[in-house]
Amino acid sequence: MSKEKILTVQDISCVGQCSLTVALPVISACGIETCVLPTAVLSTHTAFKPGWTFRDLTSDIEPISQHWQKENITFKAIYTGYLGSREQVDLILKLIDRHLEKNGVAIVDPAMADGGVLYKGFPEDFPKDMARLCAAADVILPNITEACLMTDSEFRTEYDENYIVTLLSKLAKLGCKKVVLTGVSFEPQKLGVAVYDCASGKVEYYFNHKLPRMSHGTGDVYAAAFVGAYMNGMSVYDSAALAADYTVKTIEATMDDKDHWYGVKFEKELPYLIERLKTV
Ligand code: PXL
Repeated sequence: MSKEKILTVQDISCVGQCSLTVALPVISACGIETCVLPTAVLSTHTAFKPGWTFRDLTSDIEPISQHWQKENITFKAIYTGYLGSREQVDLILKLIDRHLEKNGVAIVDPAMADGGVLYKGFPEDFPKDMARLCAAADVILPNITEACLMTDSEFRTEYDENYIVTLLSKLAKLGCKKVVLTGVSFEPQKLGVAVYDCASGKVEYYFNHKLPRMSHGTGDVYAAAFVGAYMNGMSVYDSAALAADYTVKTIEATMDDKDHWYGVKFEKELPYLIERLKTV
């Protein structure tokens, strides 16, 4: 895949090291021109104490797209993350139809839940809408919670390989082509991803050592690094593995700072990511 410009569609959390404030620097650092379409503007992400502001930008999406149509603006990839409303799903499907190049890729991170629960602010049946967006994707990047919510599966913290393979095959039935399932762990000291080819049913795993810390925003860091690596021509599996290594580094860079609870210091490890991409 050549290095062309991509579009990422997700919120701006002004403070909190997630969504666009991660995607833009990370993908740009990977040498990829990164255009943005903000879905909402929040004062902070929603893991902060209630009180954050929320400006829904749903009504801006269509006029922005119509202007792009007049300018013949298209993208080699469209990567979506946290959405501002369920109505945005249909608007983004239209956006993919209009602005994704013929051989372009739609990458969907169904960023809406973690730890067995939906993020605050989403209606209970929002996963059904997100599943429709995943159906149109070449690659989806759910965590286990998101995978369960979109497939009506029981969320478990302890499971075997059978559970993961069943989840993957249910996700494949949504209609996407490849799945990168994050947060997979079969042993206490190891955490990783399962990479699934929906057509062949082939599953591959990649594991790192598990760190003794839960961190906010790591899903967004992971997805951004995945997109950056993939757009540099790496395979889905190699991109998934590199993104996992980078995410571990960003958590390690944050571990000694107890006050830094809201995100990870991904900026400090951008040189590592750039160095790894030089080998592609
Ligand atoms: O990191 C995911 C995310 C993105 N955007 C907003 C969030 C969250 C997670 O809580 O609240 C606004």
